[in-house]
Amino acid sequence: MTTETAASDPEKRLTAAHLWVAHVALLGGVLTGLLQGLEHAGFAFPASQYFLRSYYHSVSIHGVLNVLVFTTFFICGFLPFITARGYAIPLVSPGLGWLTFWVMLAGLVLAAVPLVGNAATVMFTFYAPLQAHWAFYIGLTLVVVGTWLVTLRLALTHRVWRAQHPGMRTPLPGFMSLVTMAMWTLASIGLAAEMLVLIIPWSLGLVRGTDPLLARTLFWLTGHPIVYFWLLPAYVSWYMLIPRQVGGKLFSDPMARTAFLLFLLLSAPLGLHHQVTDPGIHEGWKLFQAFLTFAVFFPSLLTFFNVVASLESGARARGGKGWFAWFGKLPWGDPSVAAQLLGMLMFCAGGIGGLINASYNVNLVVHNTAYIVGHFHTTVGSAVTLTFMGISYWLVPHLAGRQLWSRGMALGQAWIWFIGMLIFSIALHELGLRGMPRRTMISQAVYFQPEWKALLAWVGVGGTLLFISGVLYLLNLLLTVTASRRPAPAMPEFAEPISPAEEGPAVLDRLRPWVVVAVIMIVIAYGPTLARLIAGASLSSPGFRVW
Ligand code: HAS
Ligand code: CU
Repeated sequence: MTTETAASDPEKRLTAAHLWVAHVALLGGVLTGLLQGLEHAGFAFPASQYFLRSYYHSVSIHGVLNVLVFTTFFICGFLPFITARGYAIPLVSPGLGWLTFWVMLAGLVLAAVPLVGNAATVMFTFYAPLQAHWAFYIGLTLVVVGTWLVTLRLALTHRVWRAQHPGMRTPLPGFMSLVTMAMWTLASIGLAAEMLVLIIPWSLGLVRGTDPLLARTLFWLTGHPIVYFWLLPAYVSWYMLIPRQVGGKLFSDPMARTAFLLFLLLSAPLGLHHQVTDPGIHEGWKLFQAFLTFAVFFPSLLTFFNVVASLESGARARGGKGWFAWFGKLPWGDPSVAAQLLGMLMFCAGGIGGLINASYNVNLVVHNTAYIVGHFHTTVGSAVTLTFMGISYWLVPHLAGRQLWSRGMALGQAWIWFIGMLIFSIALHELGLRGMPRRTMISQAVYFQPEWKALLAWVGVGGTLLFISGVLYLLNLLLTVTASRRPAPAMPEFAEPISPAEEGPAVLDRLRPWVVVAVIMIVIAYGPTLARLIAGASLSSPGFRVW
């Protein structure tokens, strides 16, 4: 399915450019994370008028760099690369690819200036009526527009491939990449509406006020599916590359397609699970979306089953035995594999935590507490991040044409991240259950509870380990592209399926009908609520700058 020449050199350069931006962002992300972890452990936060003005300035930079910039740039480099390999044809229009990159980078710079200058200390969720400088919003909107152009490029390439291969099933890597981008593009319409209609005119002073509830609702229409925009590229690696990297086969291609199509249908119509405590939205719709949240659990269960079966095929081929003991026979010495296996293990905990969040009334216990911070560090901060790290361990050497600087350091890095995250997230989950709020400079809180203290020390320990791991990771990549002298080994091949696409119905290889159903689902889940909020909207809240 792959050839070494499939991704031409310009495509490699384009992917490399995205990865550079992603990793510079990650550096800022782990640095601010360290300071925040230490603040929780009782060290004074090193605020200064030159750089980090406050704890909240730091948290805003941390969130934006890690979950908006690192993820988005990594994904927009990785998925087109995978698509070109999967179809074994070059992507259409390298010019469009570069235009996209520059649009995204320009948006990033525009947003970064107020962010770094403490004029956008509004957290990565930028809830109104907190009001940032307009450049922050316009910049982020440009980044989103860039992602739409990635979708366009993948869709055009898909069309070319289809014309050349009538009647054939779409190769799975290209199909998954396109479904991921289609899902995201559809879901990002909420954010686009929030920005263009409400927030940008308001931040420019063109309208006097805004409607915070409407803004939040539009935000979460996109803000929930964005987590699957981060997750699905990791799933691409788990389905398409890891089975082969462990010496096995993908258990079922049709089941993998089904999972991705279910994400297309079910990712967007459930953002209200982030607004269970918001007044002004009818409980019936919140409950309805809580049920849909349990439904989107299902494609992750399919993934669990499919990926475990694939891993097992590899482990047994390597002599693995027993019901569980085979797990030890996986190639744990390969850092690319180990990082991703550890990410999967962490996701088992993170996914279960997600179900707890989603359980309507239990949400009242955990909402806005440190528990949620624990949850998303096991999901996006572990399943996704460890997987992207594992991917980088073959992708960066491949792009640079140089062998990874140190496999030992890479292995150690992955384990330090895993152990650091275990400590960090267990402590945060427990702190949340003991009532500690999130997004708070906790050492300064007047309601500080003595019983939090011992656990907070562990947050500092975990945060420090994560920082060390992050630095080792970035250093290894930097040394790979600058100092490594040996040529890179070939990149991993795609996994062959045991049960091929042809065993599933042809409808699993279609996109358009599913997009139509996805739109209908969004209209059903959000239509009445949005119609009511829009009809009753009052653009009356002024912007606040509380920092
Ligand atoms: Fe979540 C809040 C519910 C998944 C990220 N989530 C957040 C926030 C973030 C986030 C960032 O319902 C905070 C936003 C903010 O700032 O306010 N989440 C869920 C549910 C899932 C879920 C039901 N979340 C994710 C993923 C994320 C992510 C994925 C990022 C990538 N989440 C919520 C809810 C809230 C929330 C509420 C709001 C809380 C509040 O009140 O604010 C599900 O999709 C999870 C399903 C996953 C699984 C795991 C399956 C395991 C697999 C691994 C395979 C393992 C293998 C190896 C193969 C069921 C696929 C194992 C091998 C062996 C042999 C064992
Ligand atoms: Cu969510």
